[in-house]
Amino acid sequence: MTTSLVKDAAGMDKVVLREPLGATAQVHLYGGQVTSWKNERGEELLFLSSKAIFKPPKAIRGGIPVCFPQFSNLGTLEQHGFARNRVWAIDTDPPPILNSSGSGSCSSNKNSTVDLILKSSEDAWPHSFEVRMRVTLKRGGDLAQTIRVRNTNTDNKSFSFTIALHTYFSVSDINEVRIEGLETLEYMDNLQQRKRFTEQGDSITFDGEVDKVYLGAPTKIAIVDHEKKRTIVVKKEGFPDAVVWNPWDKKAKAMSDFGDDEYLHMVCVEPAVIETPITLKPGEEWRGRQELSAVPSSYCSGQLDPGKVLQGK
Ligand code: TA6
Repeated sequence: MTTSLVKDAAGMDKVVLREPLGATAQVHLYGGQVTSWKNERGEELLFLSSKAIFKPPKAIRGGIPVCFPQFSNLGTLEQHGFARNRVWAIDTDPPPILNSSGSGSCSSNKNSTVDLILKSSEDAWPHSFEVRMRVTLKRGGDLAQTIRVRNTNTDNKSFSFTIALHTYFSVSDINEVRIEGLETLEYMDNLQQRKRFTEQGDSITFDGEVDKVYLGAPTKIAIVDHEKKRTIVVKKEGFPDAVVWNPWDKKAKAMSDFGDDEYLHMVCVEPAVIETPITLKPGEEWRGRQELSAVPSSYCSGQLDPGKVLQGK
C-alpha cells in the first residue's frame, strides 16, 4: 500500500493512493477532492470532465467535491459552500501518513490512506471549525471517505450546516443506467422549486434532466451500468439524504467546464444532509462516511443483481 504526494499537470498538489492489486485513487488538496478512483484494471470509476478547470476559485468539475457548509445556493454563501474552493492540508494529527520526502507507506494496515484538514479562515462564514477528511483505498479497491466537522468556536456559539459528498460516477451511457434503492422515497425536485413528490418507479432511469433530493435515503444505493455489466454500490452513514443529478443536454451545454455530450457518461449520486441541517455546539463533532465498491452485475430475465447487492446477499 503506498501513499504519495505529487504535482498534477497543472502543478497542483495531489495525493496518490495505491493498493497491491492495482487499484488507485487520487485526492487533490485543492477542495480536498477525490479526483480519480480506478479499479485494478485501470478503469476510471469516477467522472471527471475533460473541460474541468484546475484553477481556484473554480471547483474541479467531477470526482467527489465536498459541499460544505452549505449545499446548493439556499443560504448566504456561494453555491455549495466554500470547502471545494479552498486548499486543504495534509492532516498531521493523527500522525502523518506522508513522510518528509512525500512518500510513505501505511505499515499499520492493508489500506492506503490520506488524512486532510480544512480549518476556518477568513471565510464569509463567521464560525471556527475544523473539517477532517480521511480517504482510504482498501485492499481490493473499495474507496472509503470519512468526513468530520467540529465546532471550534470559542464564543460559545453553535452553528448549523448542510453538507454533501457530490460524487460524479462514470457510466457508459446514462440511457442504460438504473439506480436502485431510492424507490418509494419522498424527494424534493429541484426542477420544480423543490416541491415534494414520492418516487413511483421500481428504480430510477434517465430520459432527461434529473435533480432530486431523496429524503431519508437508505444506507445502500446501487448504480447499475447495463453496458459495463457493473454495479457501483454506495454505502453511506451519517448522511440521511441522497441527491441524484444528471444535467442532460441543455444544462450540459450551459456549463463551460463540462463537455456538451458528457452528460451521457456521468451520474451524480450524493450522500447529503440537506433537509435537516446539522447543528453543533462548540466542541461537538459530526461524522459522515461513504464507502464505494464496484461489483460485477449481470441481467437475467430482467432481474437486477443489485437487489441482491442491496440486501447484502
Ligand atoms: O447536486 C445537484 C446540484 O445541486 C445541481 O442543482 C447542479 O447545480 C449541480 O449540483 C452542480 O452544481 P455546481 O455548482 O457544481 O455547478
